[in-house]
Amino acid sequence: MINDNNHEDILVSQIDTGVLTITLNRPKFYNALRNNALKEIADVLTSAEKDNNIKVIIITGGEKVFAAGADIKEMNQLNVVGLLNDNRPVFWNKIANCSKPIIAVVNGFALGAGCELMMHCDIVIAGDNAQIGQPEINLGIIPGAGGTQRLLRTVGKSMAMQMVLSGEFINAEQAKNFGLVSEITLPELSYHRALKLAKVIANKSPIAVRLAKESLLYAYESTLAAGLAAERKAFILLAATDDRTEGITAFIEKRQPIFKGQ
Ligand code: DAK
Repeated sequence: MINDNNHEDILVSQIDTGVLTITLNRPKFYNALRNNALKEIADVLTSAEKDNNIKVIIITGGEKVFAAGADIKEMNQLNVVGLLNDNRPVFWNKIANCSKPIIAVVNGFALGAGCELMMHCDIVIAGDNAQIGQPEINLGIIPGAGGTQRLLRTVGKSMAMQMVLSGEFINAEQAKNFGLVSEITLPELSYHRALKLAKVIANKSPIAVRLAKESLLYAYESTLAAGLAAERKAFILLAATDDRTEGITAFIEKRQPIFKGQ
């Protein structure tokens, strides 16, 4: 069971059909992402991949804080060999490779690995109290889970340099202006907004959603020509699905489509 809540660092709930919510749950430590937290997130996402009833995943830290980074005390115990053998990259890869859409609900601090977790998600809804940053430079280190790469690709060179080199945080408004965040709400409304959006997505064809996410993320990896070719192949592939027939037929018959993921 995914939502058996047999976890130490997260809570998992499936309040609504099709939407699984992962809540980071170490509030005393500002949800610092120790290895176990990442492992639990990765394990839940791996199980969610196989569960056809789960269409969208929401990751939140609640209304006060998203995550203040890797657990600095845990990190302090690792020397160079420890870091080399560390399992964190394995967990990050599982999160990055999740084929289902992930919405981050970001209130309060999203720092270091917290910001990187946010950037692993596909859509970000932020509370107006969000403070986002890569402050690793203050510890004499640099981001190590995509913070230099994903940040620069999203916000551009100057702002990425500013955030990573100074360690200064940006607020929700700045994050939205720079494309890190798609919407800002009051903190107490951010989860509800994400849930509403998740339900909209959950009602679409899961195969189309999956290929749309894959095509969009491919833009990070490829040239425009390769990305356009990949998009076209995915577009053509969808012609073989019942969902496409249903979607187009429903439009012509002026009714809502019922997608079955076939
Ligand atoms: N780790 C551990 N504990 C943390 C923490 C963190 N990142 N952030 C906060 N806490 C704990 C504090 O220690 C404190 O606990 P107690 O001391 O009371 O027991 C509690 O949460 C509340 O924090 P504060 O008392 O400091 O609260 P304030 O409101 O005054 O300040 C703050 C909030 C978020 C500004 C401050 O706590 C802060 O600066 N936190 C650290 C932020 C940070 O530097 N984050 C980046 C961490 S480094 C890797 C790749 C990447 C990484 C790791 C490995 N590999 C490739 C293997 C990632 C690295 C990072 O993320």
